[in-house]
Amino acid sequence: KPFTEEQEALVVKSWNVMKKNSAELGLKFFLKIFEIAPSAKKLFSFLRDSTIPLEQNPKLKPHAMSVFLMTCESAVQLRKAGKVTVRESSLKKLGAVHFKYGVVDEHFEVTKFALLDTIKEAVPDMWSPAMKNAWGEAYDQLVAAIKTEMKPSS
Ligand code: HEM
Ligand code: ISQ
Repeated sequence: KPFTEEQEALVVKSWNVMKKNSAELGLKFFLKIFEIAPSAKKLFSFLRDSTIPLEQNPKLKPHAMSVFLMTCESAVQLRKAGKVTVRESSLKKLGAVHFKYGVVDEHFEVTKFALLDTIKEAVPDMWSPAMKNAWGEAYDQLVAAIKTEMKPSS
């Protein structure tokens, strides 16, 4: 079924509110993932090789925000084009990086749960089943696109 203008609007409007608070949001998002899947922490080189506390790590926020931003962009593309259109070169890179760092299906599921939970807490007044569905669909389609490129880079 097509991704509607209403679904796109739900994603974009909540992201526009959330991005003003991106530092706190990014930390919460990471903490939720590691709460459910503590072993996932070892996947991230900038956490694994670091002695500074998680909440002070400068790489954390930009990394977490890229997941939100790309999922939001995925919603826009789904509505416009009916599919996720990350530039082919960057999709290849994304697939290769996630393959190389050992990301598996369960990680994508945990991250989806953490993403939706973070949004729910960030915009409680806007949150609805329709909003959950819109973000979930945009995320699923983006992950599907990344997974098609999850193979060793040549
Ligand atoms: C790296 C996005 C899902 C773990 C990255 C990068 C981006 C990104 C943009 C940086 C790539 C680069 O270096 O050029 C996304 C998006 C996701 C997603 C959009 C889902 C829609 C996941 C999941 C995990 C994960 C589920 C595992 C829990 C990692 C790791 C790296 C990475 C370990 C490498 C970090 C490092 O440099 O040490 N991701 N990611 N990603 N991602 Fe994801
Ligand atoms: C997945 N890939 C890169 C960065 C991330 C930050 C937070 C949660 C998931 C992520």
